[in-house]
Amino acid sequence: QTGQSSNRGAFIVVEGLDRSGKSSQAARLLERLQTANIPAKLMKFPDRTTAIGKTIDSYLRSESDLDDRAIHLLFSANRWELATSISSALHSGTTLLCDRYAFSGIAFSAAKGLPYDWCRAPDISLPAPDLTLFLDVAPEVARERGGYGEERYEKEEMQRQVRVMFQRLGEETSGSGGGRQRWVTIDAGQSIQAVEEDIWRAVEPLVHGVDNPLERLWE
Ligand code: FDM
Ligand code: MG
Repeated sequence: QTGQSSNRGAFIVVEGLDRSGKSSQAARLLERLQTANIPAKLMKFPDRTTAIGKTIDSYLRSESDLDDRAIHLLFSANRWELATSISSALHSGTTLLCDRYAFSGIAFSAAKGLPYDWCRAPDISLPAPDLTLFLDVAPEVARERGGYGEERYEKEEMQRQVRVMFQRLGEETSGSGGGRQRWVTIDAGQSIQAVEEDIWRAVEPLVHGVDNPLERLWE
């Protein structure tokens, strides 16, 4: 417990394939934090409510088409337009949970065949998460959970490629920051309760705030 010396909220990102349970686990975690009287907020990328977000939404529903690189840059711009509110929330002591972030940006575009380094470039210098939870599930298991939806990318072969990219991102991000692991892979094939407990174990050390300054991604 470092309680009184903490100076900002933790930035916690949840990543994973479609049907990995990411959004429900993020909601459960938010509830758990709020029950413990920890000021917390849940964000989600893409944030489909902004002008850029509406363009992304229409692309994902296949109502419009865009060049692969153009849509990649819009996903990144959608994070940049919220970067200031991310850092102000953290500095005001709010713990931020984020359902997808830059790792999804790279994983999905690189899975389509765009060069990995090119994909990473526009997200360099975004606020860096203190912890990324990667909810890992085999695409076959994800499929058995009621199937994929109708949106672009919700196809098993695509998900398989995306998983490979996430694994690479995990290897490259798995240093430790402030003595803690920055990337934790969670076995999302377990029961909802078991996944929730694994997540809580990883998150608990951060929920009373963090002392180290907010860093920038890949700087
Ligand atoms: N996605 C998400 C991307 O391709 N790039 C990004 O930067 C982000 C944040 O958008 F298939 C993909 C991942 C997913 C789709 O995400 C919509 P949600 O979580 O289903 O809304
Ligand atoms: Mg989806």
